[in-house]
Amino acid sequence: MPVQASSEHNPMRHATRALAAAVVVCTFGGGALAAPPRDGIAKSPQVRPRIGSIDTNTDAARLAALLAGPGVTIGNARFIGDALAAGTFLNAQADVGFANGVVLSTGRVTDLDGPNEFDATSTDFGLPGDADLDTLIAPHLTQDAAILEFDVTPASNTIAVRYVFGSEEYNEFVGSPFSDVLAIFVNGVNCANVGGLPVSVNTINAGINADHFVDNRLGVRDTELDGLSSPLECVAAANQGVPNRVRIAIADTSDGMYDTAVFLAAGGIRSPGGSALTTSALRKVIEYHHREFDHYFITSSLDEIAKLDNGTFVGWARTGRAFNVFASGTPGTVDVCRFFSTSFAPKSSHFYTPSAAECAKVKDSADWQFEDTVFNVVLPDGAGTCPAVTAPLYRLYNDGRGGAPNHRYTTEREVFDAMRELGWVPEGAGIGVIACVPL
Ligand SMILES: [Ca+2]
Ligand SMILES: [Ca+2]
Ligand SMILES: [Ca+2]
Repeated sequence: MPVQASSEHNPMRHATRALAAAVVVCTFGGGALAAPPRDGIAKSPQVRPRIGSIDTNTDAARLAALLAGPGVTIGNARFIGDALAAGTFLNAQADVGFANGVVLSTGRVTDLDGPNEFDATSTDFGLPGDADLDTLIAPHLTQDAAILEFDVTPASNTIAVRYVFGSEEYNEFVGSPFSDVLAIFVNGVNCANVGGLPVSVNTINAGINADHFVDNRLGVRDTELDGLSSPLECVAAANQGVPNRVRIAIADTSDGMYDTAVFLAAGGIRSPGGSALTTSALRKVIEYHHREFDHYFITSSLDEIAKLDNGTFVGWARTGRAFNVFASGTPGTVDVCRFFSTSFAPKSSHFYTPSAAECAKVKDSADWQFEDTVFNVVLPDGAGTCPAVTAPLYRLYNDGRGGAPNHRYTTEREVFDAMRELGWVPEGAGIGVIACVPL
């Protein structure tokens, strides 16, 4: 039986969540001023069909078959999640943006029927999240995953999936760790991105990607969800004429409360996709340390990461630290220049800057060779403050210790503080913010 969240059932857990929510408000200065305590509401069991009959159904083969549109055949389907977390819907054109299809939820799908009566409709199933979703929402972890997966054999080399994302987390938990997340993995690559960011409460809302967001606080749409996206399409590269594994996964983040759902249009999986690929703009930077040199090094290059990990580049080990950056060419971001120096042999060193002025200056230095622009970031303001959905990236300089310059780049305040204790010098705006990187 699912555990239905209400403040009577487990006051301690809710006290903990309320505290977590309070911490969020401090951490995300640009977010809600006073997030309410996270006391979920389990809706009454009477179903009042409004969207037009949401029926619980976890027959994976039947759900997957309903999604098949032009140019695809679908088979080998499987559903993972609570028996109440999947189903079908009808007559939802006015409320969802397409008439019928399949719905997955992190609570009971029948609770998605309108009108919007509560701010906090919740069913905490106490089920696990999903490791692939965790990577999209790091450092937070997911719970109550609902996953429909199947093979799609497409007539061309692209597959499109039509969907609407919605959540009860809106609007009060936008900018918090409770950023419930959706992914549509095609052969392991998530195509459910908007503006290059994975679809979540924190990436589609009134403040970011707002042209794709419908605020349902006042119940303009006949669904319990407090906010939902406009109809979106995920377009993925695929292998033509052979089965491609498609995995549609949705989960709660940081706790199991405040339901989130995805509506999938009947016949909405098609090939070809018909528009540009909806690829992720995020890249992961991995940090390494050279014990002999006591130098730090970062890279997002998959080729370099492989060579560092397999010992082609001798002496380097992962520190276990990583952060996200934007891919080169992402709109609204700036290039990061990378330089290399062997002027301090036997030690070598790299240097990164997102500042066009600093990049030009270092290009004039005889000690440094410009290599390339390697990834992209957003610049902080003069006080070192970063925009929504990004985190400060700190840069610290070793002040020439050990006879060679080295810089360390980190998003982690405790690492920043520890390096300062060692005498490293912060560089950048505010306390030492060189860039803003995606969460
Ligand atoms: Ca849940
Ligand atoms: Ca609601
Ligand atoms: Ca949630």
